[in-house]
Amino acid sequence: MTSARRALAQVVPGARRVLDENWTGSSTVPSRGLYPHQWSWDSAFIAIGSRHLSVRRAQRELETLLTAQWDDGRIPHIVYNPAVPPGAYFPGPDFWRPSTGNTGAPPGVATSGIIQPPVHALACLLVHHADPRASVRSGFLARTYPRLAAWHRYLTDRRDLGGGGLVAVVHPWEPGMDNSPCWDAPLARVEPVPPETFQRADLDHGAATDRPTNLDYGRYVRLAADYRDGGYRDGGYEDRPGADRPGAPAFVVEDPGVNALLIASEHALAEIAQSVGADPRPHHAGAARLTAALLDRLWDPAAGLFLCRDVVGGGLIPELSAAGLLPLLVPELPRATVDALLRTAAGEHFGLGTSVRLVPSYDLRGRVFDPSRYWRGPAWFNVNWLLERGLRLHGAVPEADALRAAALEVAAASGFAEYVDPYTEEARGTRDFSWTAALALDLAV
Ligand code: 2M8
Repeated sequence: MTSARRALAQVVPGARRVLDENWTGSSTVPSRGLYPHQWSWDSAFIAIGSRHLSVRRAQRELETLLTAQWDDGRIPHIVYNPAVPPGAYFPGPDFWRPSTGNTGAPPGVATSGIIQPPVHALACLLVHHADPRASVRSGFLARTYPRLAAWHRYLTDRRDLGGGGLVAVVHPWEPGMDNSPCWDAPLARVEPVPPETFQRADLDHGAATDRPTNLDYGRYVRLAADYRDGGYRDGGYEDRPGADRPGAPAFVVEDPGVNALLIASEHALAEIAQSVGADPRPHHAGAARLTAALLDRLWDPAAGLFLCRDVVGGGLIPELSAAGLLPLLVPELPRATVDALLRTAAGEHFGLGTSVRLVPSYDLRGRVFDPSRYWRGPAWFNVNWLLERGLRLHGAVPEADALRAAALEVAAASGFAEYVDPYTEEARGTRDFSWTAALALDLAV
């Protein structure tokens, strides 16, 4: 049997086992030990895979998350499982409660107050595609469409903090790539809280060398606490007295991955709108506006890559992250931009198909590249799944096929690792990780 066939034969039963073991009855934990609650973009990726096992379960996954949506439309990045002891994950549910009381969070559900990338409309559409008749019969799209539309409205109306038509994130946990070197400069301005004021739980389950540092955590806690204490207010600081704009977040970044996913999801929402008899045109128009803003504000022709913009400090951040390749998911990207991205993906910084088989999260030649440490170099399966989709979308079929084969092989061989060393393909982080299993399953079938 060839290694590709062996991988395929292992992936389907292995992925099913992981997803079954991590299913709680209403959603799926990313991993039983390290991440014992529901995470927003994890659930979107998980549903994309679990639709091949059970469409009803995939629908439930997404609807459990959408039930935790706040009044302002935001989908929180964590929905806490009340059955899990509070100390099992830091920060726990109590951390996010503001002293001022009401946040617009739904009653009876404990959630965080920050967000994650908007992959949800794309996930809902793909779950619908798995069995359109059952989906129409159960009213899945009709129920989810208004919530997804409110979510996108929150992002475009409340999170355009840079004023240039893109969504900004206010915490490194929001773009999902927690300790990306792109955040080093903006984070350097943040005064960390003292280490004795919080108790990390992640190091009980993961090697310290694979995880963010204590200094990173001190800054994550400071930013999250400030946002909470400001009542999760987005924008509107300009009218406040004081030169340092009290209440304004210290970390405001426009990330190409987050915005590319919103564009892909806005197109998916147009298709969902059409299916439920609503007008798809506003969604297409929204996607076109975001695409123009993405090209205008984040494209760097010299790098041949989309970069992050530091809204507080000003200017593009000169670090090359795999997030900058994710605009390949955008259908209306100009051909010259697509070609430049393909050259960058295969070039010395990402080495795809030349020095590595899976794209690393960060520049292989970067100043702080580390093949083991979380989002500072390792290859992640969600990023590679998105890239595979983007390559296929723009006709790079041999590259997409090679990436698919490698992802399947490495997912199975690594025990469905959270991430892998991009050179050796050895497992890093936790094992039996849900989105690795789900997305491998999606690539396998
Ligand atoms: C990681 O983030 C959480 C905080 O949200 C953590 O480090 O505890 C990231 O990899 C993020 O992208 C992911 O959604 C989450 C759960 O898998 O873990």
